[in-house]
Amino acid sequence: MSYEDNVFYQPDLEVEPEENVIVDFDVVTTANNMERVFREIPAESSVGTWQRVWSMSDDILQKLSAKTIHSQLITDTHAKIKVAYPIELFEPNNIPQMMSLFAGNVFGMNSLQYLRVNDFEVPTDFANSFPGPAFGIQGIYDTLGIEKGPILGTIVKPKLGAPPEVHAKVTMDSWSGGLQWVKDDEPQTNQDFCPFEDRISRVLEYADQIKSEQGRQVIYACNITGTIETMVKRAEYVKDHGGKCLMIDVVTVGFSGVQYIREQNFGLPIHAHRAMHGAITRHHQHGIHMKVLAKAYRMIGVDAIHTGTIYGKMGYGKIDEDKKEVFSSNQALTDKLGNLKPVMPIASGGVGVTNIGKIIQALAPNVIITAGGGVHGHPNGSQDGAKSLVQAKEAGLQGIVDEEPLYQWSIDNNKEELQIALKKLLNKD
Ligand code: CAP
Ligand code: MG
Repeated sequence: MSYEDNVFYQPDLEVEPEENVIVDFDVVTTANNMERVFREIPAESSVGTWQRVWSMSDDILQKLSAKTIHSQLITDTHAKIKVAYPIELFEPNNIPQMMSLFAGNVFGMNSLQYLRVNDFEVPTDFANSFPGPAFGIQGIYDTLGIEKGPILGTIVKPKLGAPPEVHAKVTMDSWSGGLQWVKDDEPQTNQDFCPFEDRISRVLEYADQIKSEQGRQVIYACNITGTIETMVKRAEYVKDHGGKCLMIDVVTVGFSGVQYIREQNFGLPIHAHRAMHGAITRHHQHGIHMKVLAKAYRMIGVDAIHTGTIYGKMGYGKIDEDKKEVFSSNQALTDKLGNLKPVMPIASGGVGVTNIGKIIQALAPNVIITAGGGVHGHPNGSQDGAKSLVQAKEAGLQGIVDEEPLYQWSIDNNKEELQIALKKLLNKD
């Protein structure tokens, strides 16, 4: 590859943020390749290829070439770089094209060992060319009539297999125990053992019952994941039956599928589950950081998205690394991004009474915290499991988050359901 044109690598070049998309990369390559990839990455992801072509004019090269404008060697084989992409390279309101440009071919170049897209900044007008969240954080509180966070919820378990009547009972018991938000699990769509319409109608009847008997608005995030045509039909069914929230597995459905549903304007918040993100986001030196996906889905217009718990079963299992990962993703959901509304982070995965206090301390107030096993694994079932989680939240809001003080608090304050949960989890006799 002969990227002799120094146009692609101009360290310390000053660019106008409102006229460029700036992308942060981590690059790993062989030492003698480092300067070469500082040219190849911008070239391959903008107007270049492996040799100069007759149809490339100096005008195109100067106006439309991406440029590495900053490089920092971490080691002789690992660098961090910033690449400026002229905004003319991008089509407004088109995430697939944006990701194909700076997160596409570059990943496959044989001069690289690893490449990770860590973040990107876009001009205001470009951000505003996207629909963005219809509800966002404030909309979730206002429109759904639920009190300010942290919002406690659960995932119906088992993940798959229970018939509609059991699925609905798990939901009803969780709401009756004081939870506000119940979601389908990510692979639960329309299997023979739990047909979509049967499941949705039963659960929404219970939601109506709670509303009329207790005056409480509770939320059921209905998983509509499927083909675009199927998702439209399912979203219409949810809306026609008084549903208040749609759930989509946004990574497996894809950017366009999510945006298509967003742009139908069903008037229902979109709960974005991120199943399969780990295949893209997990490796520290290769792939795409979760905050890049979080920002892209915010532009597309989800209202809440899973970003991790720090203390649960997902992530790196290293508090400092998980804190950095979750905080930076949540920052991407709430930092100024054109006029787009901020998106609610969802903390889920291995959540229970022994870690929800720490999660609240780290992520509240604006967060939805969902616990599946942490609720339905309670010795007395879902309703008491829900009560125990609500009680642990109460303790967490008072700063009581460690196991033994929490157990003592449950005894001193007659929090029976929490005490029973902790007895099991802490192997108390
Ligand atoms: C949690 C969960 C969630 C993932 C999501 C599950 O169940 O329902 O989908 O944890 O992870 O299927 O594992 P538990 P993330 O509460 O029983 O662990 O939010 O990191 O995408
Ligand atoms: Mg799940």
